[in-house]
Amino acid sequence: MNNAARSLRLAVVGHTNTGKTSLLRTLSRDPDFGQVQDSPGTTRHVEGLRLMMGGSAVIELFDTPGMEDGMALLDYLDQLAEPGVRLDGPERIQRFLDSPESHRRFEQEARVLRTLLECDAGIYVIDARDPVLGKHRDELAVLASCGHPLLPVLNFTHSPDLRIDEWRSALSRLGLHAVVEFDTVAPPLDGEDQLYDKLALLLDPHAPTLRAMKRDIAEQRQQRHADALLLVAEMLIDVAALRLSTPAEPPAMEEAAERLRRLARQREARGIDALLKRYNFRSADFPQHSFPLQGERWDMDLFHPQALKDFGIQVGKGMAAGAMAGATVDMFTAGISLGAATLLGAAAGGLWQGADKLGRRLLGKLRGYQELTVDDAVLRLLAMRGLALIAALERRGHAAHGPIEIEELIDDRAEALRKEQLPEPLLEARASPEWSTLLEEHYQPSNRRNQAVRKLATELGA
Ligand SMILES: Nc1nc2c(ncn2[C@@H]2O[C@H](COP(=O)(O)OP(=O)(O)OP(=O)(O)O)[C@@H](O)[C@H]2O)c(=O)[nH]1
Ligand SMILES: [Mg+2]
Repeated sequence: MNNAARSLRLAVVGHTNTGKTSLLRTLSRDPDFGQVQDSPGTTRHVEGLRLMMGGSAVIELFDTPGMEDGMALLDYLDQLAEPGVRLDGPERIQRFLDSPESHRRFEQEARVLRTLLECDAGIYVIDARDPVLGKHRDELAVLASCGHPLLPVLNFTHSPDLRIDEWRSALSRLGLHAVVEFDTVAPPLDGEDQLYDKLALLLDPHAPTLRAMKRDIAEQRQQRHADALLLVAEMLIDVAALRLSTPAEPPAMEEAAERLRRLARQREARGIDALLKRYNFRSADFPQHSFPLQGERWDMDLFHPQALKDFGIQVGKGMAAGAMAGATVDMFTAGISLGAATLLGAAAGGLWQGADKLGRRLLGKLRGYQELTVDDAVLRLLAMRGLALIAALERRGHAAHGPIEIEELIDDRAEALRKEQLPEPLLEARASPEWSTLLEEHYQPSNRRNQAVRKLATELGA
């Protein structure tokens, strides 16, 4: 079979507990692949996964058990040597695999070596915090005997106290000059690119596949980002357009404000779930977001003044505390006179998809009703939290276990969202209650709404 027709096979090998299984999780974006634990000997069997491109498997990765006793193995290989018989590396390894010890004492190691022999190359995963010891050198000597290219991956590079230089120099003494720095929990943005570029250098016949893979990954990344911005924009339009009518008396208004908050919180929770799903993470990875719905934690609650302050949003006069927190009596309909309402209904009739509804709403207001919408400050928070979550998901590896942490955004875009006028599509949504999917009785799908969502997504991504 020629190289173009079959997929590239890579064995992920290395000392135990260095993050081999984690690397496979991150490269495949599958948080459920294999078993990961902070203890040696977690992976006991070889397990493969396929990386797909355009519907076909182009790369097969094989996870292997960790090597534990490279020194003893190298000694044993030496013992197997016969005087006067000179075997090359792969022959020596084959002799070992044919020996009884490969099914006993060195069973794990034999699994690793068999897999590497069957593959085109090995990715040698290193915990870059470890000192370079004899056991590592011996392990590498045995792996190199298989006669396939080896690409060392220095893992854990996000941790303190690294020994990168020590490793690089030890590796080059063994003839391994191409090295990738990686972290499976917080991968560098160009980590995968580096990996595929360097593999392409080592595996010339597969270079076109590896370069195509790299391009595909970049495209997928862009597509995910664009989709994520659309998800945030959809959520914002839904909440900005949300509008509840209520009799203009305190108990009724408070009840309506509570309903408004509940609808907005639920919408945020749905938006967050959709984002997590789009990035292949689980709801459990972001446990914070489910709490505010149960009122257990204030710091993530969309309507708590502290949550706004955490994101540097000024809590203005509009953001009333207490029962009405986060709900604003709509300035547009409040205080409008009968004459103005009639005029407006006539003049703006063509402009408003929901002209009848607007007319009815205005009439309602005149009979002592008011309309509540979500406060600007809350929309700002919703937008910033959405963008902050996207940023966190894009930095997170699929091997991470800890809860997703979102950080306050500090770029120009965030500064604009914090202080400047709300993006225009949001202002339009505010005046278009029929755009909110949150109240079925008002919602009307329209091109105008879809355009606003796309425009908002573009602005958020700028
Ligand atoms: N901070 C950090 N932790 C990591 C990284 N890679 C792996 N870990 C953690 O290190 C531990 C071991 O990871 P595994 O992926 O199980 O390592 P392994 O090499 O497959 O281990 P064995 O199968 O036992 O040989 C787990 O607790 C991982 O969460 C990394 O890049 N950064
Ligand atoms: Mg493992």
